[in-house]
Formats: sequence, C-alpha cells, structure tokens
Amino acid sequence: MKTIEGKVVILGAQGVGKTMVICRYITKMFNRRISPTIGAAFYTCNINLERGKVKLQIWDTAGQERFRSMAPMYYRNANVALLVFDLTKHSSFNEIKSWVMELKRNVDKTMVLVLVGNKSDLVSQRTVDAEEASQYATSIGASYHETSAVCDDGGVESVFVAAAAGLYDLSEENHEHLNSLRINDSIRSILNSDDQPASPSSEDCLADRSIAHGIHEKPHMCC
Ligand SMILES: Nc1nc2c(ncn2[C@@H]2O[C@H](COP(=O)(O)OP(=O)(O)OP(=O)(O)O)[C@@H](O)[C@H]2O)c(=O)[nH]1
Ligand SMILES: [Mg+2]
Repeated sequence: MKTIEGKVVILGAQGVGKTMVICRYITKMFNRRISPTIGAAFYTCNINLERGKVKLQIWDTAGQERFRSMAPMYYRNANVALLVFDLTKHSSFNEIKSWVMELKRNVDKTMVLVLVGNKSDLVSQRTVDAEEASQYATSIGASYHETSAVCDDGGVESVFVAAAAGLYDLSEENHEHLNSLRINDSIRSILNSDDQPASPSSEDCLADRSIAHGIHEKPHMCC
C-alpha cells in the first residue's frame, strides 16, 4: 500500500477560523482561548484512506495584514491549499478570490484546492449562500465544504479527507509532483487494512511551533 506525504497551506482572512478548524480536527474540541496566529503554525496528521495512508504537513498561516508578505513562503511548495472564509463575512469570501489569483500567478504546479465556508453555526448572520460558494468552487476546480468549529457535524473531517484524497489523486495522476510529494510504496502493507479505522484518524499534533520570520514565538494554546 502506498503512503503519501504532502504539504498543505491554510489561507484566508484574519479571524475566519483557520486555526479553530485545524484544532477542531486534531483535538475534536472547540477551544475558545486560541489567539490570532503569529506568522504561521505547523501541524501534522495522518489520514487512513481505503486506498492508502496520507500524511499531511499543515501550515496554518496568519490572516493579519502584517504577516501577508510571508504567505508565499508557505504556499509556494504546497500541494494543497485550504481556502477558508467566514460564511458571515462576504468580504472574506471575496478575499479568497484574490488568494486564488495569487496562487495562479505564483505557483506552477497543480495544487489541490479545497474551499471552506466556516462558522456555519451562525445561521442568522450568514451572508454567503451555499450556491454562490459552491459555484465559485466549481469554477476554480475546488471542492466545497461548510464547517463549524463550534458544533461540528462532520464538515471539518470532510475538509481533511478531501485534502488527503486530492493529494492521493495527484500522486497517481502525474509525475511533476514526485519531487514535492514523498511517496513510499511498500510490498508489505504499511497499514494492515484489517487494523485500519474505518474513518480517518489524526495524530502527531505539533502545534507548539508558531514561526514568524524564523523566530520561534510563544507556543500556541491549542492541542
Ligand atoms: N461561531 C463560530 N465562531 C468561530 C468558528 N471558528 C472560529 N470561530 C471564532 O472566530 C475567531 C477567530 O478564530 P481563529 O481560528 O483564531 O481565526 P484565524 O482565521 O485562525 O485567525 P488568524 O490566525 O488571525 O488569521 C475566534 O473568536 C473563534 O472563537 C465557528 O465555526 N463558529
Ligand atoms: Mg489562526
């Protein structure tokens, strides 16, 4: 069975819930005490698909304007971009369009794009409807998911499964990615399929590293 290792970057405006979504996925909890990301934070998680195992190296970027210039460092060698906006802030949805244009300008390789509308629990404050977002996702070749880090009903997991599945497809489709995707093929299965959980699992949370211009900042509150 094949094991794929790839890089994921999480992009989106300040306060849309990028960190909450990844922390929700890894810890299965909602942590109100998370502060705005400084520079970027790094996480890893392993996801067992039926077809194989995928290890995601995830860079959660900071949405604050003062960190904007650092973003290329994280997206340039990424294989997947999670594009997160806030369903209650239409401006954050518009910002995704700028991110997509920037990625198209600066990244040569094919990237798996996953569009995420977060804060779906705030139903009465919603300003982006599902159809608008899903049409846009189709237009850029992305999958579309709605999530709530507060009361998750499976949306968060679907985001990371889509990222893992997209990476897997990428590894099978074309060879230009072989330098950036680490692939191990083993004759003896790395995971015995009988032992695999039916649903993906996450582990190895390394959220204690927040990096700003190479300076190690105070560890993150979550995980
Ligand atoms: N109601 C609701 N609030 C959320 C949700 N996700 C995040 N929040 C709140 O939104 C705020 C920002 O969340 P963060 O995860 O720090 O946002 P971020 O995108 O990482 O922000 P930066 O790191 O500054 O770019 C916090 O007050 C969270 O409690 C959600 O799904 N629903
Ligand atoms: Mg954050």
